[in-house]
Amino acid sequence: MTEPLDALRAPFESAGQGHVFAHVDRLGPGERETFARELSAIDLDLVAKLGAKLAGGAAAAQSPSFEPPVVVRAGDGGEGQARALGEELLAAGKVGFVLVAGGQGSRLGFNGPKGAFEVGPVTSKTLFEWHAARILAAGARHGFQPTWYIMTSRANDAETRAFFAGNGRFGFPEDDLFFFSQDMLPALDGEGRIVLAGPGEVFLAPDGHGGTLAALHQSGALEHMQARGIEELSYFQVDNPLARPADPLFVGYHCAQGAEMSSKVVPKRDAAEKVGVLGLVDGVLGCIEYSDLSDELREAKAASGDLLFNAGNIAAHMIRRSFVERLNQGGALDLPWHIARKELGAIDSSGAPTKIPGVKFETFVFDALARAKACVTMEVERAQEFSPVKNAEGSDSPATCKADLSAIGRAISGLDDAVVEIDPRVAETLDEFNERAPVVQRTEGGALCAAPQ
Ligand code: UD2
Repeated sequence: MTEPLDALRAPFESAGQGHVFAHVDRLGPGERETFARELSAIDLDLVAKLGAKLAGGAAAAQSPSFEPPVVVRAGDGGEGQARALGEELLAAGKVGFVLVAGGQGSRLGFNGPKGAFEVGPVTSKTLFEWHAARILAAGARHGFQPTWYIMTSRANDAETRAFFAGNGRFGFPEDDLFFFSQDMLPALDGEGRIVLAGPGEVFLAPDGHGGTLAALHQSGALEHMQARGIEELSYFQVDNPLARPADPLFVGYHCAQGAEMSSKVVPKRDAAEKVGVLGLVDGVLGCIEYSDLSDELREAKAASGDLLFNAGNIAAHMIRRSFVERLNQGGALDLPWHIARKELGAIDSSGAPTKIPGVKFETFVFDALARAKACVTMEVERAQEFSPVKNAEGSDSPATCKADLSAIGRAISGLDDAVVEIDPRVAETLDEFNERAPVVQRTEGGALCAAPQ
């Protein structure tokens, strides 16, 4: 009988990827089976398309026009009505929560799912726990039972699930958590050849957060939402514990304007800040990633002296479920592929470990904005909603994030301790704090208002 691995030789060889079999002689039977499974999951047509994109280099520089987007804020006309609509939709359970946690957190240098990283200013509360607390707090405030969809990648799925299980699912009933995994793609070398991470292992990398939109479909999450009457998805990133996924005003503006995909932005800290910028690309709303923004556009100033392109993407979106369904109609979702050049841990032709310059391919969720029938861009306050943990030190690090959480804790409680941590289930506003009059515990690390057990 032909071994599964042998049966794969012909298609890989004719796709110019026969080198992946170079070291299979040294694999044991179990390893051969695992490798065969890995290879058979690879879409060789897509690999060929990506290789061709690589060979083609950057598309001819035909610069599109770029203009600042129309932005709404709290205080704009219609705020009261929008907020009331958002509250109504939340209370009716029409909003589901989608956390993207499939990334690798390599810049932070943390080994494990990024959500397991501790960011409590006083306690060891992890990113996952902050998000869980905010969603549960919203459920209690608006009177609904939240459902939380968590996207992992194959590289961290088992660990993420185990982390939730080992921590009492942070108070979520098992039925209200839905884990799903995004796709992984092979990394390529400069010649478009699949990179081997080991003699029987392809170098696979997550397909970018744009992969969320396909994974929601493939995993059955969209059907699960439909069965629960969830019509709108609140999408947010694992690295930002200030994210407010159940924001009635944002839900309300998005729905009142019949938008299919909406985004929160903050004014950029400075021209160099590494956030994408929302704007009209040839008249259509989109987001230009920081690495793709020309120096000229990055530094351009408005008449006010502020940055002209100042709508910094904080990666918090409202997305209509029917829009994601439409994007998935007719097979593969066709978002543009972005190229990330990285040094990769690989093996050389003798099978010895080495580092090579390689390429990972990703799609970005914000590229779906261009396909949406209507979009709302809402500006929010950075201090209230955006303090991601990206780097081990310096800006956007654990230290800055803890300081920002503490500043929010001080504002909510009116306490003037240097370090204050308030669980979102205890209070998220000064009014709630005063009304609930929680016990303040003073510990060595600072003042703490913990969640009720
Ligand atoms: C992202 C945005 C940037 C800005 C910033 C805000 C991109 C390309 N850039 O920058 O415009 O909005 O965030 O914080 O998005 N993730 C997955 N699967 C993947 C890749 C990423 O789930 O394959 C998740 C990851 O777990 C994290 C989020 O997406 O929650 C952001 O990923 P990142 O750290 O690669 O994005 P970053 O900081 O370059």
